[in-house]
Amino acid sequence: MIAADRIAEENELRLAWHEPDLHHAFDVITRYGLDPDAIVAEVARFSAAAPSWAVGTGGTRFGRFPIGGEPRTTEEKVDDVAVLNALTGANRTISLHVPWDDPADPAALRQHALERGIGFDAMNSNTFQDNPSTTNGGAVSYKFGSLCHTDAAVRQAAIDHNRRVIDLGVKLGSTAITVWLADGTNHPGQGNFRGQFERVADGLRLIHDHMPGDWHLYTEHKPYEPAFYSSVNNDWGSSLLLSQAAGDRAKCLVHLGHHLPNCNIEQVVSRLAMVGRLGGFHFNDSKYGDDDLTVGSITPYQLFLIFLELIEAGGGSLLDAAYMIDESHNVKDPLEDLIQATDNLQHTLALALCVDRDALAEAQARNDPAHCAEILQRAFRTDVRPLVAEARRRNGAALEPLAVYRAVGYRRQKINERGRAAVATGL
Ligand code: LRH
Repeated sequence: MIAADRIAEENELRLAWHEPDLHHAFDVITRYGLDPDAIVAEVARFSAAAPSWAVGTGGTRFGRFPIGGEPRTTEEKVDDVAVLNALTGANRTISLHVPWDDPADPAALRQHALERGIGFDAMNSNTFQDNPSTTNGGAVSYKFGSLCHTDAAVRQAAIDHNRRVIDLGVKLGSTAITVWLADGTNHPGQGNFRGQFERVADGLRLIHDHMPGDWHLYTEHKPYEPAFYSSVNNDWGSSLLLSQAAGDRAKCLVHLGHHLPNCNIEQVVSRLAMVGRLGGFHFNDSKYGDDDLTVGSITPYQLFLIFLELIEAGGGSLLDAAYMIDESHNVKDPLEDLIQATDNLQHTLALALCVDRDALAEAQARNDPAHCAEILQRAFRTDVRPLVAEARRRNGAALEPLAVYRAVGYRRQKINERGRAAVATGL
């Protein structure tokens, strides 16, 4: 862990410039007629779950370059997320992926996490890889899909696996499951679209009905990969239909990289929130496909517009939803990338909170597009870095998390402790 007093010491060294910067930022926001303290408080309230499958190095089919000192167990993944949270103050939960994470003693893991201030966010099932623990000991294969499969035994194995993931989540204190399916086809004519869809809907309903009353199920859409002709849950429309078919406590999860180029994702967010079926997010960014890059690093204005829709849906504060990061770190230190991702999320939330929504609504009503743009741009061009840093400081975290991460030499410590060859389970 990184000791709280070490972070306080590092912050102390930076107060000389932080305080005047913060003072100036407060002046600017007050001049907008907005409340800077409320913005700091809302940013301090924000948290995004860290993906257990991305605290190690990711890779592609062309290669993987482990960074060393990667977590070897789920406990060590929790340790790394606790360090991340100590620095950002905004990664209070971890999202597990089964069977990449399959603790033998869930109660002990829960206690381990509790002692480090980390909770368990939405669980993730995995019926996109054949694993004896998910295929009834290898009796079935998910090569041609899972819940959509034409063979009832394969569908049953997938349902049983998801139920086990829920049962494990209950023991860990989680209250949600995300179901992303690789199900689809690679060739025209290979599958019956309606048949596949209806089988998936039936399976999701059975999984939904296994959940305790306070749980939610998130359906996650994706247009392609690994299916390269059709995916059963291919877009927000299919995901909405599947969530409605599954049950009242099923909602849609929006993974930013799971949209075809030029899709208006902020409008998708608005639609799903409008019908009460927006459950959560997998935050990341993309240049081409599902690239799983650092959120806000490629399309920061789109992320700003998405947060604006979430504040709109939340009546002026951020909509209550499951905010999670889903990235793959091929060349960066995973923890450094997650620190930057979280900072980008905190930063973009603060920018969106700088929008004078009353003035925007008034300009929209008057059909004054230029003024609407002015209102958005004023907010987007505001320097909110001192507000974000202050929100972290108020959470006992670091004004400059990446600098402190490097200053304490955490990666070097972990390489010495876990070894250079240590590789985490995950993507
Ligand atoms: C699919 C996905 C899904 C996870 C998996 C690791 O692309 O984003 O959310 O289950 O990656």
